[in-house]
Amino acid sequence: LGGVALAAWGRQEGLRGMIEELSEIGRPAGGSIRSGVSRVGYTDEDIAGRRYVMQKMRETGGVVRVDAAGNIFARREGRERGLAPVLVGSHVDTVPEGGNFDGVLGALAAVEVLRGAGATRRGIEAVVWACEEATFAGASLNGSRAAVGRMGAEELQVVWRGMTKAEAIRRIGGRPEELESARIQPGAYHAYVELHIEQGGRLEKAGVPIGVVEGIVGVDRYEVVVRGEANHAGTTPMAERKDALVAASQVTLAVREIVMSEPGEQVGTVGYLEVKPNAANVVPGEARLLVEMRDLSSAKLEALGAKIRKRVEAIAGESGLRIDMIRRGRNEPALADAGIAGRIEATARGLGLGTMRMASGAGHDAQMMARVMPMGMVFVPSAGGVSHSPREWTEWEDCERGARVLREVVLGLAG
Ligand code: HGY
Ligand code: MN
Ligand code: MN
Repeated sequence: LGGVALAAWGRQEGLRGMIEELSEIGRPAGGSIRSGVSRVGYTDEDIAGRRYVMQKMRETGGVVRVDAAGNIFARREGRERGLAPVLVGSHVDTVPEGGNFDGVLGALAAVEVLRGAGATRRGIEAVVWACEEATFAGASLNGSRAAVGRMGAEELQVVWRGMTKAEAIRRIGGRPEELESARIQPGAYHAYVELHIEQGGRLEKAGVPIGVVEGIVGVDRYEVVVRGEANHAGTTPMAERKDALVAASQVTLAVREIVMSEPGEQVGTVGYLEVKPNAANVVPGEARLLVEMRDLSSAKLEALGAKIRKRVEAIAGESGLRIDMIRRGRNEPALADAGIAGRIEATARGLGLGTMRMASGAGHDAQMMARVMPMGMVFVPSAGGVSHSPREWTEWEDCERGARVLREVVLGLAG
């Protein structure tokens, strides 16, 4: 028994050890794993984190490849080569000053599944999706979206941080000119399973260790560009100003008011604001906001977007400023496959773990995979329901429980 316990502990050491090692890449100087991390997609820190995971994949014996969108795959062949493999993974890019478990837990647990998989009927492929977060012009799920054909040529020309998305994809080893080759066709895989932290507080509140995801919210994102006139803060009379930040602030408050004016659980956020020239003594000439809204209903998102657009036009009219509202992302809501959700539930129960069925208020690559294969997600509790913050934390035993459920579900699907 000691040997088994040791092996199990060793596996935890494996997963915990890798999470701790990866957390060092992009960590604030002099910090600890509790200080959070910044590995924003397509940046040098992201590239270093991807390199770490590819090394771990190779150590399992998996055959590693990077597709045209920059997604990383590592495959272990099955006994019956003609059968579609099982896909398992997540992402390792983070929001700025994010936590060390969002995406990372599922991506490294997938590596552990690869390491521990014996001779299964179907192959098993671990995947790390490129730039899952909305950190490049507000468009998220970049790698998985490209894999299901939802990244058009025009998006490749969007400029952010001084480069086009095509250049960003090239930086991480993708080939934007061959993006079509990254397409995953229906039938190419048997199923997709993703382990992820809940990023909310329901599991912790209920004292339940495993969440069984039934659906993932849709996300709409818009870039709002407010063009006023930069001018001297001292000599420009108040009545003659074209102050872009004042109008942008009215848009921000309007988003909150409109989203909260409807019954339901929809959410709306303005999380990104850029002011030019951003100087104390200059009337702001330009402001750029990223607006996002989420709900399980696409129709509701569409209606909210239309209301916000109308209000933006009214603010432009009153202020005499030019305001453009450009759609930057639309990720449709997705349902988990009932069979896989059932498997997750039965597997967890079989391991003596309680479960709770729930929707995901966070977006995930799994919602893109749902378009081309049956998908399921396993959630584990987030301490205090906090995420996208250095305070993001999941207890090591919760990480291990989620990884065990993921492994058993994937091995079961792979036969
Ligand atoms: O923003 C999200 O929903 C997720 O963290 N990518
Ligand atoms: Mn995230
Ligand atoms: Mn995530």
